[in-house]
Amino acid sequence: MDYTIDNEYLNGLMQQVMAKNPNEPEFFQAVHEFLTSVKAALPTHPELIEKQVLERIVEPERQIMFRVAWIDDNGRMQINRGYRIQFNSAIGPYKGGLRLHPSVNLSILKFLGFEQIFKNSLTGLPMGGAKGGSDFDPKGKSDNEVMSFCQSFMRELYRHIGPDCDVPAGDIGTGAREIGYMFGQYKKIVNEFSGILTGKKLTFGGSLARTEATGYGLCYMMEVLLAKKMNTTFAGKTVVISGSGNVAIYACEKATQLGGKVVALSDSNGYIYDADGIKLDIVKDIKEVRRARISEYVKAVPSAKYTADSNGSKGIWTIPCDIALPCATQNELNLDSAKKLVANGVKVVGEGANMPTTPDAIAYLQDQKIFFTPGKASNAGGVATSGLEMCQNSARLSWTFEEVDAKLKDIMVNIFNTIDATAAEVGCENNYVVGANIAGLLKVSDAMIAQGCI
Ligand code: NDP
Ligand code: 2IT
Repeated sequence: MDYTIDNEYLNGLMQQVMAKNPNEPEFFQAVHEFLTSVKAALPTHPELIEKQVLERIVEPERQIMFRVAWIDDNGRMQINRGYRIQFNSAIGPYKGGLRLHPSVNLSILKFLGFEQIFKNSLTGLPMGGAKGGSDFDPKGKSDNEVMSFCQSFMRELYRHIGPDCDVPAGDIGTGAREIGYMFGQYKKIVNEFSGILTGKKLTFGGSLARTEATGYGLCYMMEVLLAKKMNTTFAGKTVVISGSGNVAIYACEKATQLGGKVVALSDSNGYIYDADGIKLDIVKDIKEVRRARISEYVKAVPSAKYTADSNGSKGIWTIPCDIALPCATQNELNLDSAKKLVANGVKVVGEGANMPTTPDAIAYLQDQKIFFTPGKASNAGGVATSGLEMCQNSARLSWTFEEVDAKLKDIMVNIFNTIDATAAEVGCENNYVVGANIAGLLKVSDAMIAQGCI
């Protein structure tokens, strides 16, 4: 990967980031995309250089790494590494998910924490950026083992978080079950019932529509893009969605409700194709209830086809579609896949995952005039609804599903209008990567400058 930037100042800064953070390719990728985008704002925003905003923003405010020891079902101790990257608190308390996956490392959590700064800013809510997690693999673990891990994880994390300091949430491998165990442990240690995590179950402070929010929000953004840019709707469109976790399932649900036909979903072992449209109740049973593999789908729907694909399910992008929604993980859609999608007539690519599209694939899609929305804009519905959960917790009340859903929709429409207008203002019309990075940055930058040498 070539990380040069055709601007002396930005290129120098990129080189410094690489020298200071060796062996962090995902972090470099996220910073490189950001700095490249910001170039378009420099002529009209000299303060970014004068006040050294960019030098400061690429440096996390605090990085916490810790041992997580827990006892497995055989009575043996297991040792994992826990992390919390508190990247930026200029506009609000640190906020961002916890990822539990064996691939988790510092580079991945720093890229996620960095992007979270701009995503959270775009929501319009007062939330800073953070990310955390562990290389713990919940797959194949018993409920007891997951609880043992989560409790040990929180025995360290509790001292670093708080309702006005840092409010973690779910991400890959962390759902309502894990949030529940962590919440219980926090309450036990601190003796305080407060909104220190979002994505909680409804019975102890969770928000209606948080489960659905990321996938629904993604489709709300697609809906406004289709209307505003292509004068069309989801009706009759074929949709391919990668992943079959929280984001993918609720993107599938909303895309279907809006008239689209979702024909494919995946997991890390392979993908399913159902020409008649995915039957989501079957997927929910497999994934949410049984925690099983997506291959099970063809047992219930024999007319569907399962293709084993150990290559991160890249084969799913060979399926013809109008709208592609990568909702699994980073760098899952590469240049070859982008070329196949374009050859097969894709019109829109909307990221539900964080950084799922590789830089060369993004450049190709933009070159081919495919509408492309970056995750920091199109998946912001999840954290936005977490922000709404925080509001409800502080006020000690709960809003109806319809109220939260309406606010979510408003926020997604707003984000689209903001990134669209910002891209046009800096002369990069329809480049939503530039629009999202600059619009996200300017609010944070203003707050950092106002707060002085921080
Ligand atoms: P889940 O754990 O619920 O689901 C992840 C899905 O992606 C699973 O189907 C998983 O398959 C699949 N997957 C394929 N390859 C990989 C891989 N290498 N590593 C991890 N997962 C893989 O996670 P979410 O749906 O919550 O998250 C999906 C993406 O969306 C992530 O990028 C996350 O950061 C992002 N996101 C999530 C938000 C949320 O609110 N949950 C908000 C905004 C963004 P398998 O089961 O085989 O591992
Ligand atoms: O990447 C993300 O935005 C999330 N995983 C959600 C974070 C949150 O705090 O709800």
